[in-house]
Amino acid sequence: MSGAGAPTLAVDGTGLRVVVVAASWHERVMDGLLEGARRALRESGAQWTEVRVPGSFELPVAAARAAAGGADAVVALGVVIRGGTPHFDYVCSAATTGLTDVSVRTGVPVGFGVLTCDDEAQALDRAGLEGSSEDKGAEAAEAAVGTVVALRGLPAVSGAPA
Ligand code: DLZ
Repeated sequence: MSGAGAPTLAVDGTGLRVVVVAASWHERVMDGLLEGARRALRESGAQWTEVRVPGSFELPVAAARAAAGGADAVVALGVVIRGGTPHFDYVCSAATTGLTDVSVRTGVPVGFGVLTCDDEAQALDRAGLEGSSEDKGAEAAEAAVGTVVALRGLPAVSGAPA
């Protein structure tokens, strides 16, 4: 998938409480993703807390807890790098399906900042580091806050999450 065509989002997150849930594998890439998310959240005016989990497989349960605990939005960050076994597919699928489920079930937007890459070079190129061509941590944070703002334009549904 190409990053070309990504929108430029200037979102106002003033007053929002955001939880960043971040996996711990691939430290250098994660440092870049986290810095990008922090910068985007700071610029939006949102307040945030950060929770580290071991791997990307654990992101959905942390996102679910954050949503249940009153977060207005969640930003999920992780890096999964393909190896020689099908484990990659299982971890990617669990993270993707799990995070989607949390957002649809709770109504709390989840920004998807989980890189699924063939090798470390691909991940570094998307991590918002010096020399990277993309900044997926910032994009995920902007998407999460931007979706909270977008949902304000839709009618509230009785019995559904706000
Ligand atoms: C086991 C594993 C492997 C092989 N690779 C990654 C990875 O590239 N990125 C990542 O975030 N996590 C990886 N994990 C760990 C799993 O996400 C999970 O933490 C373990 O299977 C324990 O539940």
